[in-house]
Amino acid sequence: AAAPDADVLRARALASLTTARARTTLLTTCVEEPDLTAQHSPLMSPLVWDLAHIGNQEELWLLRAVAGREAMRPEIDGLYDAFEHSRAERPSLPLLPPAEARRYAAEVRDRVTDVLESADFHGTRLTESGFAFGMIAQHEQQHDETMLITHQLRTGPPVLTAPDPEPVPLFTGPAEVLVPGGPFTMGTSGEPWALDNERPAHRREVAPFHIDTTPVTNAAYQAFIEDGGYDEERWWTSQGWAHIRGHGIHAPLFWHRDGRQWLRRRFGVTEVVPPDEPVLHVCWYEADAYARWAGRRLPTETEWEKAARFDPATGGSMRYPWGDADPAPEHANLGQRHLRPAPAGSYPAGASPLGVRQLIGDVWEWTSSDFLPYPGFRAFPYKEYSEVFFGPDHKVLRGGSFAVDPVACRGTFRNWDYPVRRQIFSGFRTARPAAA
Ligand code: AVJ
Ligand code: FE
Repeated sequence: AAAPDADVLRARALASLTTARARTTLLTTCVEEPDLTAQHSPLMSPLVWDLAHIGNQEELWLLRAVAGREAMRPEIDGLYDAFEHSRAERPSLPLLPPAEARRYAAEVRDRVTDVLESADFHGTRLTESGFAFGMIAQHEQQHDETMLITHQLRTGPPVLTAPDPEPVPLFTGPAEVLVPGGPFTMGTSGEPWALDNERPAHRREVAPFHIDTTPVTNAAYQAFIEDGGYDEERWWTSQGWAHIRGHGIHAPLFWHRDGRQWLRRRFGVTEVVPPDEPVLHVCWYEADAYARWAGRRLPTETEWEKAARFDPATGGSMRYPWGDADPAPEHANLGQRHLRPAPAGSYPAGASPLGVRQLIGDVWEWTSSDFLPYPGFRAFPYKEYSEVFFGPDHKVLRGGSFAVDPVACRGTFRNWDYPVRRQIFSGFRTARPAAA
């Protein structure tokens, strides 16, 4: 396909930034001021920090780096540098109050709209195909997911609502899919808005394996709980066992037992845990223990991506499980259209050619892999996006959740977190090796 011309890139950049801002605005106006400046969990920033940080990153990259403008408020840079202060200490900083934070982010956006009018999309690597604009739209959407996590941690009456996903008949197709062995192209060199850690495309050999057709459901996870999964050391890594014992963990985050049934709190509403929905809010240790209990294991990151992108008809890799088309509502549960995962077996139109479902959207899926650079990786445009996080401390999650916007979700997109984290919208599916 011919490269899109400047007007198409400009429209795409503006639409992505505008969509992100609409979500940011909703997430920061649906509660009163005290809820914007409060810390709802030591794991999270106050919402008003995310808001001004979104504006500050946009100013740094689009006004200063791309357009060469002077800093608007150099004195606030340190406050909104994620590496200068931990999330726990942010509420005690002299942050911009909500009205000022809003005005600052809006002023930055006004100026960015001007910059976009005359932007050159082929001048530098930073602006090539609108990369910097795409990076900043993704950054804002990533913080919109972070802010939704803060909303989930917040206690009090509900302030966010969304329609539930379409109900579907109980999924009765095959429980797992065989992915053939052989070479596979992982990562990308051509996707214009792919971030540095997704690059470059490279070949990997993969042994044949079976992977779950859908994410693991609450019903399946409850069977692990009822079978005493949290009381049997043999299913857990030594670190996982120490962690769940030390913290008294015996179910996913936000779950509690009421007599014989499990309830969970979800954006201020308590409900019976829906059996056919993918399990949510489990840490890597829980996902790993469940997989062993089931006689299986977590997929590696390479296996996950092969399941999501391999096209057996051509031997090549596609952008998404369903092909190269951008995500549409019939493909996947993305973009906070719904505030929960869709039942297992939803979105047949989003299945991979081999028949694996819901790889994109619904829940982030833990993989067995550490977050490491691909061969030929180069940090771009800044080391603090991914390079400083490479190593054995972080596990990779793939596929995106219901809270991720399509602009920040691809077959190649990589997320990462500590193995103890479970306030994130995390679930998993399992795999097993196939006979060669
Ligand atoms: C890629 C989701 C791990 O939220 O820490 C936001 C994204 N980087 N601002 C994070 C990010 C800088 C990042 N994750
Ligand atoms: Fe950030």
